[in-house]
Amino acid sequence: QKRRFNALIAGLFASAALGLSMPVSAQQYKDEYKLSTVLGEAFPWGWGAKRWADLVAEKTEGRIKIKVYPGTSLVSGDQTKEFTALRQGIIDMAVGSTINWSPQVKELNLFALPFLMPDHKAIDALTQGRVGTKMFEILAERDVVPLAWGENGFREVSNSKKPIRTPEDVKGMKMRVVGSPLFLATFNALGANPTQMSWADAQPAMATGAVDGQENPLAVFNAAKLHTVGQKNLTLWGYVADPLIFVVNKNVWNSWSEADRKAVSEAAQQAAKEEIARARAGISAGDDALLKEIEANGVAVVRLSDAERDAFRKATAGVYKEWAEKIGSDLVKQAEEDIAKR
Ligand code: X2X
Repeated sequence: QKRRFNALIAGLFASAALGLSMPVSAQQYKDEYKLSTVLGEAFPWGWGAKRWADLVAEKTEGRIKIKVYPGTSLVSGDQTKEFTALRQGIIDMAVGSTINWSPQVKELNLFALPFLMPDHKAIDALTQGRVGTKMFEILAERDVVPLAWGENGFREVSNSKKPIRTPEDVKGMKMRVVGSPLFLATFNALGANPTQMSWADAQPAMATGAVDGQENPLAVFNAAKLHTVGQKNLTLWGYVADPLIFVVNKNVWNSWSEADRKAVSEAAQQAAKEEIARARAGISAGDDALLKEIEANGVAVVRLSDAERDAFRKATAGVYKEWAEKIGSDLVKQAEEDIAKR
């Protein structure tokens, strides 16, 4: 008897909750939705955002129109404020890097643990496995609807001074780093002199010599023509990689019909898949066209042996340990397990 009554009450609450989540008046679509990215269409990242926008327009027959705002211009270029603006509804949608959102979502620092992910398969093991699912659950609790994983890529280190082969070589170098304090910790552990700044500030800082070096994926290095701002030494150390996440602000999402949500979600998955293929093109042994192009621009590329890479791993092991605890030991353990059996 009592059980039945409880079930009835629960049912009433459930339908009331459902009713409340629907606006009383007809759902209002905006004329245009603002999509934030850091990089523009010349980069896989910005290309992926534009592709998502185009696919959405096509699949919703123009009901949802999206404008892409590169350079995180909706937050005056301060990419570490993007996530907060997205939650607040200043930004409707985004294709964002885990690095830039990690100041607000500490679990996203996982991808920046030095030397956690040895190759692309390892990234996939995380994003496409239980770790990725867990992160999407965490994001879903923060007023955004995550739809797909894309990729910025493995971040290789460059500088204007000399070839980097050993941690000793990095000592004293002025390095531009981004986003989370974890990057400061890693470069401090190597004895470098890191400073945090936005991507917009980074390029002039390299041009004037205010900083000696930086770290970014090869596709970014090449499309941004970093060889023209003095970056003549590039070391392939693959210490971290940043995935991208395709998301929609929750209120915006809730304002759309079921069919349109499905269209936006499918469009994100397709665009993300194509974007990842671009982010990975030309940078591996079988397909190194992009690397060749970088070398042809006069950049000296250092390829580390396993032993040389290991020296960097050892030098940053303390940072890994300290940050694994901040991120959450269980999540890091899952990540390590899933990478081991990839
Ligand atoms: O600022 C960077 O280095 C960039 C473009 O890679 C990110 O937004 C993480």
